[in-house]
Amino acid sequence: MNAAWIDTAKNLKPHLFRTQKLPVAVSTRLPCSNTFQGWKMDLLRDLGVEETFILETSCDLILEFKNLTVGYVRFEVCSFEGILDSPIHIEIVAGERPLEIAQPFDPHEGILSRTWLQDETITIDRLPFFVCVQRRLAFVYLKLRLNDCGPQSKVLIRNLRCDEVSSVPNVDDSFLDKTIPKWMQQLCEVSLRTLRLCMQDVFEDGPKRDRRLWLGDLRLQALANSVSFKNYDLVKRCLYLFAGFQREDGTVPACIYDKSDFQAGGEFILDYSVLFGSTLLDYTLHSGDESAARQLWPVACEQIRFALQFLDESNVFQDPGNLWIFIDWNDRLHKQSAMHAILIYGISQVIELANLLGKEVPEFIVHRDCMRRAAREHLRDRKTACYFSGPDRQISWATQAWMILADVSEGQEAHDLWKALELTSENAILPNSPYLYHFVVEAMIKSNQISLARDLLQNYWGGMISNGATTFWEVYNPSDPMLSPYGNAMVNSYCHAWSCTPIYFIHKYPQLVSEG
Ligand code: RAM
Repeated sequence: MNAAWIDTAKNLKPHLFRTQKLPVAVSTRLPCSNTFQGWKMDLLRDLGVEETFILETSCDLILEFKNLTVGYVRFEVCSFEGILDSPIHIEIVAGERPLEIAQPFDPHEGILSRTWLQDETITIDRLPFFVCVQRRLAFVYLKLRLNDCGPQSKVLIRNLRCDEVSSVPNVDDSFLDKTIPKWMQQLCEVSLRTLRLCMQDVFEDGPKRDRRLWLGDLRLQALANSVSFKNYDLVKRCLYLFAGFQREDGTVPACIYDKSDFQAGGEFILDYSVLFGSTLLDYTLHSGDESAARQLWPVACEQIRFALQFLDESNVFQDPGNLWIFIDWNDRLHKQSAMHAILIYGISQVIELANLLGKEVPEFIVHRDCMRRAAREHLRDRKTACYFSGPDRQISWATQAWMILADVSEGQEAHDLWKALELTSENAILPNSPYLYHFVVEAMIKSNQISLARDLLQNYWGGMISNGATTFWEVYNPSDPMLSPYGNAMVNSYCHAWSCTPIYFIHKYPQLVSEG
């Protein structure tokens, strides 16, 4: 642990901006087999500005906000009819998706805590009463229910609002280019909202869950931030946090908690750690501030050195089996070859950082070149022309994408790799998360497959929008609506950091627009 670096991070604490958001509609939920996840919200009536609602015993009032919002809900409860015979219970349920409003939370299933689901019960003894929900909520829908009211069967709800919070002010239209196709504008708008709502005291992965700083998510958030809000101090703060919590063996933790004081999570993720240097390089290039890179440079090198111990005598990465290699949320994915390529990529990025800082890293150059040769020699299937992973020679999108990003596959061969992948499509393992899809799009652009990249942006991220998203999701597999890494789609995060990069692609690569 490096207390001075953690202090640097603490001193970069951002100001939180507040914006008031009001509900726009009263809705009801209906089961609907042809909507994603099986529920839809039906409009009962649109709302004006200062609406008052009557809440009746055991009847749900479902309020809908225009877009997903993150913040503090408050409202007044006033008497309407009768005497307040006994205390009132008002139950509040907040949901990012109709699913959370439509289905009961209990009995709770899955591997994560029930407490991530957003519900509260408020007890009221006297009216009028001002409710300020203490917990910061992330939601589109808010369900209120009046319970145990005694003879008093109705109350009034007044002035309901959410004080939205973020470390960047409310989305400003100036980031949106009105000359690009409508669907791209929508992707940009949803990307910006996703990013902005994840920008709190640190870059959070998801404002509903985990509300934590994760190294892999940070990298993609920082990219989207570089073409939009340009809040480089927040990126710097997060980099110093990871570096400040460096462990005995030189590695950085995969995540940081921001609860009472900062604390490092116990998790270590090898692919995240290897990309620390890449995030540092991006920060330096985007912000123009070299001083952080000069200080944190040794940390970037240590991540690479740690990972290099897992190369075998042929310079092929071997999974030691006791480390978390993430790549994507997919139990079927064989990760060894993608990890091999990520390590090459990570080394290349550290070499680029070295060049920028005027440092020499000859041993990294040797490793990078040997590992590229090893991949071509040992991990490429001559018959299919694809790169494979493991004894069963598994072919996946993850492995192909990372081999291109690592410059193992280049030029025409990289361009043709996508065709080869399509030909093996029956067996190839597809991505499940926008995190891996990000690298797939990046690899498609790099190998000059512009229309493939554009189609993927339109169909995958655009698909979430067609399914009602106003912010992008943690996982999305169009053919598996209830997919959840945690065994319960209700705890999935539907405003998730790592999915916010369409705006980055659209700004960074004008050919996505011009070659339309
Ligand atoms: C989850 C979160 C986070 C991700 C890790 C690996 O807990 O979704 O975004 O980085 O997994």
